[in-house]
Amino acid sequence: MADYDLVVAGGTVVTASDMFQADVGVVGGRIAAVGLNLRGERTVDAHGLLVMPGGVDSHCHIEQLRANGGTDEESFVTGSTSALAGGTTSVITFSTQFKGHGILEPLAEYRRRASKAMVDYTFHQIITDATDEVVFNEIPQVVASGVRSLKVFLTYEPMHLDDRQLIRVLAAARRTGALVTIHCENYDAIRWRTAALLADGRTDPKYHPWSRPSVVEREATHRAIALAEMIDQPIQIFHVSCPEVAEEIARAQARGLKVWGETCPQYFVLSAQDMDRPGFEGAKFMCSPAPRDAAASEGLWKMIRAGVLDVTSSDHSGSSYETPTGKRIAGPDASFRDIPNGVPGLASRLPIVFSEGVSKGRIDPSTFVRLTSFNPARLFGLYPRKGTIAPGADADLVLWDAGKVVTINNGLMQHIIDYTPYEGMEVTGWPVCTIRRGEVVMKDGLVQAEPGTGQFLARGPYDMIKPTGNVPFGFDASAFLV
Ligand code: DUC
Ligand code: ZN
Ligand code: ZN
Repeated sequence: MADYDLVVAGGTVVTASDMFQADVGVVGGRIAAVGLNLRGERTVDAHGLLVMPGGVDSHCHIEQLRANGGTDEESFVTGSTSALAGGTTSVITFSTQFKGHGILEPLAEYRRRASKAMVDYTFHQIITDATDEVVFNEIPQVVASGVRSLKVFLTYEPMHLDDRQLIRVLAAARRTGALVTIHCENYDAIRWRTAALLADGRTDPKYHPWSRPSVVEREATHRAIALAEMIDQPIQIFHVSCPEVAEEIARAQARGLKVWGETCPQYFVLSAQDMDRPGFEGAKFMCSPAPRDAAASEGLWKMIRAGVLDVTSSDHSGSSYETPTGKRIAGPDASFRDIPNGVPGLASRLPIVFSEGVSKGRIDPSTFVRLTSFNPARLFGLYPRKGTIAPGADADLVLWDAGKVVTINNGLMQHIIDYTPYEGMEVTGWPVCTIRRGEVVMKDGLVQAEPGTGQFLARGPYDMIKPTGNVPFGFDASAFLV
C-alpha cells in the first residue's frame, strides 16, 4: 500500500538552509514527508537531479491593464506556460491604477483575467494617484482582500508620485499592514537629461542609459528610504541595478530599518553596451533602471552574498520586437524616450541566476533557493505555504539538472514575446520537471496544465512587515488621515 499520492524519489533536496538526499512524499497536493524509501502511487525519478522549491517570481508584469483599454501582450495563459517552463510555480503580478480613477474596478477586472492562470498568483497594487478616496478608503479594502503589497513609481509619466503622494501611500500602508515596493529613479532628472539628449539629436536606443545614469537611481532610493524611515514603513526597493544603489539599502539595514532589495537577471548579464547595436536592435535590451556594466554586475553578487539584496525576480515585462504594438509602437525610428521599457524573463530567470550564481561558483544552491523562492515567499507573506520543502507546504517543486548545458533561444522561453534578450547565451543548469501542488505540469520542456488551475494566494497579516515602532519624537503621524 502506498502512503503517498506521489513520491519524488532519489533526488538531492535543496532548501534555503540545507542540501540532502531524500524522497519527497506528497498527499493532496501538499508535502507530507521528506524522508527515505517513501512509497507512492506514482513516482517521479529524481536521481541525479536537484529538487528545489518551485520558483516564486515576486515581480512580473503579466496581462497588465493599459490606460487605452488594452493589456500587456503576455496573457495569464502564456505567462503561466513560460513560468512553468522555467521552473516557477508562483507569481506576483500588478493590478494597476489609472490617474483620475480608483483601484477597485481595475482590480476586479484583473482578478477576472488572472483566473485563467496555471501558476498560483497574487498581486501588488500599483498606486499612481494618491487621492483621499484611494488612500483612506480603497487601499484598506484592497489589502483586506489579500493584496498585501503596494507598488509605486518615482518616475515614468504618468505613473510617478511626488514626495507628498509617496508619503501618503507609505502612511496608508502602515495603517493597513501592507508592504510597499518602489521603482526608484528620479523623474525630473531623467526628464531633464532626456530633453538635452533629444535636443542634441541623440535619439538611438543606446542613449537610454545616458538618460538615467545610476545616480538618478541612487538618489531616488535614498529619498524613498528616508521617507519610509520617517513614517516607519517597511519597503522593498525594486530592481537594483548596481552596487551604489545597494549601498543605500545596506546603510538603511545597518540602521535597523526594514528595507529590502531586489535585483534581476538582466543586471547580471546585460549591460549598457547591449543597447549600442545597429539600428533599432538595442531596443530589445531597454529596461529601467538601465543595465550598467560588468563591474556593476559583479558588485551585485557581492551585495547578494552580504545579504543586502535578497530577492531575484524577473521583472518580466514584454514588448515584442517586430510587432507594431510592441517595441515599435511609436514607430521604427522612435527616439529612446518613446520605446516601451522592459525585457521578458519569466522562463530565463532561474536558469540565469543558477548558471551565473551556482555554476560559476558565486553562490551555493541554498542561496539560489533563498533568492528565487524562499525569500520572496517570506517577504510577501506566502511562506511557509510557498518557498520551502517541508511537511505542510504546497508540493511546488522544480527538478533541476545542474550539469545540463543549454543555449537559450526564444522557443525555449515559451512566452508570447517574439524575442529574448538572452538569445544565444549558454547556461549551465536547467529545469527538467516542474510540479505544481503535486501535479507534474512540465516535463522536459512540455508544459501541460489547464488554464484556470492556478490559485489566487490571498495574503493575510504577517510579522515580517510589521513596522518597527520607531517614529520621530514618538509621534505616529500616519495615524492621522492627512
Ligand atoms: N521597468 C519597470 O519599471 N517596469 C517594467 C519594465 C521596466 O523596464
Ligand atoms: Zn519598475
Ligand atoms: Zn516592473
